[in-house]
Amino acid sequence: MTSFITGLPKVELHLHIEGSLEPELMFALAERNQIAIPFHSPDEVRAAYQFHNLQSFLDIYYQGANVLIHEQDFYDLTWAYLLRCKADNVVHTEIFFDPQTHTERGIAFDIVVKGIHRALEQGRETLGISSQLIMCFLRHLDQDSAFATLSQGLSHKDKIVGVGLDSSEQGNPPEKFNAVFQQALTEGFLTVAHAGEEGPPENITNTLDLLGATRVDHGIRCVEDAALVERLVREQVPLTVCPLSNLKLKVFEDMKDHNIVELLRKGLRVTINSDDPAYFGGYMTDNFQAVADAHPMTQEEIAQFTLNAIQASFICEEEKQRLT
Ligand code: ES4
Ligand code: ZN
Repeated sequence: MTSFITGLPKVELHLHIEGSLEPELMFALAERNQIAIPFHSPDEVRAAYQFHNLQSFLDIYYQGANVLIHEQDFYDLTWAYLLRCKADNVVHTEIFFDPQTHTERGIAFDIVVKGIHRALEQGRETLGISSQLIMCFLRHLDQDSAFATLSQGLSHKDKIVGVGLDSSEQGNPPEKFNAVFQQALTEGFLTVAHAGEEGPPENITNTLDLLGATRVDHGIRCVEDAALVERLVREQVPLTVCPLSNLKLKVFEDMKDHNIVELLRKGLRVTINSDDPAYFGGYMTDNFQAVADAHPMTQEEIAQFTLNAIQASFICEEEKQRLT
């Protein structure tokens, strides 16, 4: 099964580019940019990655992003991720970035987008990997800040396909961002949002009904509401599930307890993704392998994750047909 998984073409739909910052690059950028970090070696950074919930991860994740200053840093970050995509046979990827993580500390929106986009173009040309870019609003900040971020994104509509919502779900429900998502839809952006990761199933329902989301990021707590599960099957709403992330953040104690295969067998459009691979201990192949190790599946079932991801992606219908 290992060689089947390695060889399987993959499509990634849930990846925070800031979460692909490996400790080695964090160290190199800290030195290049003369930024102090509270670690002495990449191994020491890795040893600090022990999380007990989402918030304990986010605290260290935002701190890591402080080493990203120049356009070249964002390019280097994205390029390193694309090389990992190539190694994992990822043929298409839809990447999140968090503009506010950078604009809040004085890094211009344009610098961030330009660096990421230049690497994505290079990846298309030299690695044959297609991609889309999604800007996420930080849900622990207020809606005014999200509106300001949306307006900065308007001059990059040619590079940004959609908007998302991430960071602390507890206490920051989707309805807090109803108005800014309506504005984003009016501007022609597609919308997605994290929901039902740590938060209750109502967040999934409201993400669909109030934010116009075409996909739900995580969504694994849907199982607590049978009527919602029925709806997700009927409407074939994609869930971008991140197995190793859920394990690291203690959403599930053990991969054997993870519900992704149960959801697949119920007919939900579930996909496998890596979320923040540098922090959670694995890229796409590792996530597929971890699920398959804990839950015996047929090759058809494993391949279904890729077929689901193709259908759930933002690529055009002709291209979907070609990939299927
Ligand atoms: C995230 Cl795992 C996760 N959940 C919510 N927001 C995030 N941002 C980066 N990783
Ligand atoms: Zn995420």
